[in-house]
Amino acid sequence: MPALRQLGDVIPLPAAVRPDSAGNFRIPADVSVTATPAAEDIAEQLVELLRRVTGRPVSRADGGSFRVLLEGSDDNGPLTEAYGLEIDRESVTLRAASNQGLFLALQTLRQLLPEERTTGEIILPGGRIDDQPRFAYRGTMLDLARHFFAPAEIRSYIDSIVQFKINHLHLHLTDDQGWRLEIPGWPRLTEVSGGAGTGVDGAGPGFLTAWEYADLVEYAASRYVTIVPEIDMPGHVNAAQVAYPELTRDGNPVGPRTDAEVGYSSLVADKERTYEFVEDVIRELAAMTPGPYLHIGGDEAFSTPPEDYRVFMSRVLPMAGKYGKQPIGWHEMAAVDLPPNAIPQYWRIEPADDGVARAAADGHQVIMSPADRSYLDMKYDDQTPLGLDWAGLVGVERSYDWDPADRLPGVGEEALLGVEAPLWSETLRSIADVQFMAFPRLAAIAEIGWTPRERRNWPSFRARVGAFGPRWTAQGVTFHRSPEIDWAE
Ligand code: TNX
Repeated sequence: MPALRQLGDVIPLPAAVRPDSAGNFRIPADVSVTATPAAEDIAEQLVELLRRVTGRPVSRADGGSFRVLLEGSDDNGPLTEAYGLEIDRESVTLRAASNQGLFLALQTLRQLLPEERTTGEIILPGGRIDDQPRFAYRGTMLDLARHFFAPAEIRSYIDSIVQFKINHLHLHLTDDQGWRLEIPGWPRLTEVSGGAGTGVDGAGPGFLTAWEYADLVEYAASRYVTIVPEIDMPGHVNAAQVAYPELTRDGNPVGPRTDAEVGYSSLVADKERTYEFVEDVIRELAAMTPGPYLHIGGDEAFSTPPEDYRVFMSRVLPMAGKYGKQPIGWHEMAAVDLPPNAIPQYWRIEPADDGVARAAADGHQVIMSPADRSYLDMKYDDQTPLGLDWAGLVGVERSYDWDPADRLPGVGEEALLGVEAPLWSETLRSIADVQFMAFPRLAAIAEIGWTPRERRNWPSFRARVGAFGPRWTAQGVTFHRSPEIDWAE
């Protein structure tokens, strides 16, 4: 029989864990689940989970030993993700003021249960967890432009990340190599730049239709993941210019690019057609996106003169607000005067950044994604067959053992909306490649975003992630068996 799990053997580590070995709960032969009426959906997910693990029928009944309770006020305040999990000899109780909180409680409970069907007795460790996140934004990013991943693959990735309480998925939808989202009124974007031969080395064509995107947004929302769509501009736009030569300075056609160079393409700041295009894209994207954020890129605009960059951003950033959205941009945008609600995302490796510090002092929230800690496309070590190394090698301890509130002078805890781990796909060719680069490092970033700072430490994470290995295996998820970890069999 597998060893009894400890109540705190969960990633991310909960905010408060009080074990009580006198309260261990033996799952009975006749399991039943009770729920308050508004918690039906999570109750059904719990029934499914228990059926899968016990292999036995699970009923819905009053007075069931598993209880899913929606109670208290769901005011959508900062505690909307808070939940409690109580395990005693008689019952297992999930408690929250929102369904999102109950969903997160379920993710915790899942890690305390076996991953696979178990015929022997299953015992849950007694005690009580009271949990809530450190940061509201805990994200990861997939680059669909350098290599497209199909909706089914993205859905499976969402299923993998929600286990770690990741709640935002940023999709990098456009770049020099490809344009991956259908935009009404601009059909050539995807007909031409989503088609055959697009992607790095021409490997990775494809795009999301407007319908597929809507479906994906809905799938993510049902798992409490907000999609953050990115249209990268004014640089990284070669694919748009291939489809519509009117977007180049002289209107002459440009050829498709499948190399991994950056910084050579730019929208034209002093051409009205640019802004007609950008406003159409932002309006359509805002209409398709229920979440609060639109990411407008803004990185590596090396061929946009600084004054043009300023002019462009000053016109484009307010368009997000005009269509009801809050703009996020890579932190280069902090070089210009930002609208009050704009969110810079720090991605570089330098120890300080004046623009981001100034934005924080002006009251802007910041997303922290330093490449030398949080980039999932950096190699783990010099043996890693995939990935890049411009920000250095990023092993698992390196991705865990840092704190976002210490990363940039002038950008402390109060300025942080949260953390994000981007995954660029120049070297990736399959969803298994994505998983290999993401796991276990995304689990580290998830814990940084969720767990109170003073509770985190590497030896504890190292042990818990080692114990998670067989779960990934059972889920069919590829992960890097880093030699930094003692992997359980
Ligand atoms: C820099 S990070 C980029 C991307 C590349 C990435 C590769 C950022 C905002 N821009 O265009 O894909 O490096 O690591």
